[in-house]
Amino acid sequence: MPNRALILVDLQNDFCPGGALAVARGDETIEVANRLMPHFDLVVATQDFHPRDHGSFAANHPGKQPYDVIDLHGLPQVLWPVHCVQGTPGADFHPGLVRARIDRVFTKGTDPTVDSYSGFHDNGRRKSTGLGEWLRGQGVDTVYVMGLATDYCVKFTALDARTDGFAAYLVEDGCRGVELKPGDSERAVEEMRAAGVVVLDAGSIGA
Ligand code: VGL
Ligand code: ZN
Repeated sequence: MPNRALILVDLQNDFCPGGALAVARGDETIEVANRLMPHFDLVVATQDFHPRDHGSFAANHPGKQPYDVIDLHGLPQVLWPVHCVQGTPGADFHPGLVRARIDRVFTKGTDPTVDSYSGFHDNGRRKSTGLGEWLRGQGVDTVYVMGLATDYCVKFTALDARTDGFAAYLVEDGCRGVELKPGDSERAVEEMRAAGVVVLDAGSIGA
């Protein structure tokens, strides 16, 4: 049984240049993912997958602008441009990503009432995506995390991995951040480190 898995976070068109919530140089993560995948027996991908009426979209809150912060059913919520809507090209994985090497995809953000940055649980930790249970069932105790975006979905995925008892590595050169505030990505990496996430680059695992 494999004890290591690679988690590719949200390598989707809307987070790449030209997308609705484009992360600067987000597309540079794709070749890192493609290089890494052959080094893992198990590869999973998370997919941000919102219904059009999702509560994280500024457009669904009259008078609000993207990047305003509201209270969404009891949780602070950054409002985003409409992105990764189910069934739209923006929600698709980047066309350069070698899909055939991905063993399973876990969608998140499907409940309109709550956002889900982590690939494991929604932001209120009310529901699991099934990722953690599935990894355990496959004999995985160690995860390597990379993708988009460093300061949101990558960060919360790596932190939840630790909370749920996995050893966790961050492949830093395979990540890019939103950087609503300059330095957000660097601070996110420090938070992950403080939670016991080991930070490395793809080259140090042979990729
Ligand atoms: C993400 C903001 C909203 C991410 C997803 O993948 O980091 N960020 N939805
Ligand atoms: Zn989203």
